[in-house]
Amino acid sequence: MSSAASLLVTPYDRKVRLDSFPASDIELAVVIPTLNERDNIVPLVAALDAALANINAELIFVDDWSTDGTPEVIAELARQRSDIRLLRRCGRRGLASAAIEGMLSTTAPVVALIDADMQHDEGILPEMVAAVSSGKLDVAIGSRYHSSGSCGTWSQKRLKTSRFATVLAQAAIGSDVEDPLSGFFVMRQDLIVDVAPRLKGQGFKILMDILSSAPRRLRVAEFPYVFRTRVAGRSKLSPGVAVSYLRLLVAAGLRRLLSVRLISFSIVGSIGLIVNLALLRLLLPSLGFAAAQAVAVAVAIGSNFLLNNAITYRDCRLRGWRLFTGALSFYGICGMGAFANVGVGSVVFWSDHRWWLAGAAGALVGTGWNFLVSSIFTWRRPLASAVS
Ligand SMILES: Nc1nc2c(ncn2[C@@H]2O[C@H](COP(=O)(O)OP(=O)(O)OP(=O)(O)O)[C@@H](O)[C@H]2O)c(=O)[nH]1
Ligand SMILES: [Mg+2]
Repeated sequence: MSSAASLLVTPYDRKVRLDSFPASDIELAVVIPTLNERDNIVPLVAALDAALANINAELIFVDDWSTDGTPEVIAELARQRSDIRLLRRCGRRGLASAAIEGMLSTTAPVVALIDADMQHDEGILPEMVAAVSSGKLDVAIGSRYHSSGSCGTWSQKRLKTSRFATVLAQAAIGSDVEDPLSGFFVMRQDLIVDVAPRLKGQGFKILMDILSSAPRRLRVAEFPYVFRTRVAGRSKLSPGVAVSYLRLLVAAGLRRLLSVRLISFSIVGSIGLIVNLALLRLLLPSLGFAAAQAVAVAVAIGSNFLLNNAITYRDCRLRGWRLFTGALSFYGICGMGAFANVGVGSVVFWSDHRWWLAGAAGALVGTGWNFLVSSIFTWRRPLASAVS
């Protein structure tokens, strides 16, 4: 650090040399959200101590006003050890937001998130931390579905539900991470500072939120572990958690909707409009309005199809016979889109009488329909990856 950069001017006009403070040598902050986990705290701290014997780590418990004595046990430990901290949140609930606040409350270069109930295998933390600290990865994910990982003693029903939720998550965020719903991961702390303002912070699924909100494609890898059975305390999963998850799914899906593909589709649509108007003008004197407009629309839809096939969907471009059937389906879909456009526009016009509002509403619905339905049926993109 240069001597100029190491000077801090205090509000009292006293210059303080920053390098006169001892540097923090904390390498890792382990964030542990807790809600009524009293009997798990001491065994968890012992297990983390053993696993992290060679890492300079601090433990940050984020408790949402547990009523079973959890914060009291943590506070007792924190009084004895400076590497244990307790963040008490009053009047608020939520695993995801607790995790975010815990991760933001530290300046350690690397953060880990782990449940308090000992279901995650802290034994793989050193390997995950090493991968992130070395700069090889942005996020190291403890994974139940990767390689030798498993859900342990889960019932078939819970396994199937979790698998289904996982597939939905992968589709919504367009990721091939095998366990995007994992609550056990390690990441660079500056990454959480970057993405925090974009996070929904709702429910349990913080990793999915981070993966779908990151400003760039993250370097991630999965580290298998076997999910353990809870010994003490009770699960906090509830129907409310499922509803929050659905909300997050929709938000992540919509975020992807407003993606590069939609922008490209819209630009192609605008070019189509120019083609349509230019042809109409050209053919109007010889064919009359109805015939000229019919030809112009048909050509514009055809050119839109070819441009979208070449640009918007270049990664799944249709060729040969499929180019022909794709064009047919695109004509059909755009025909229905035009119908929806006129229908919605008319309804808005009858009730509001502002022609521009009616026109815009119709165009919005028509374009949305064309984009979504042609993505799925013409270019055969699954709903989420349709918009990647
Ligand atoms: N701070 C905070 N922690 C929570 C909240 N809900 C759950 N937790 C903690 O988050 C972790 C995971 O919760 P669990 O209920 O075990 O959820 P799970 O592991 O997905 O589900 P099970 O397999 O049924 O245990 C535990 O450490 C909980 O104490 C909350 O609202 N606030
Ligand atoms: Mg649990």
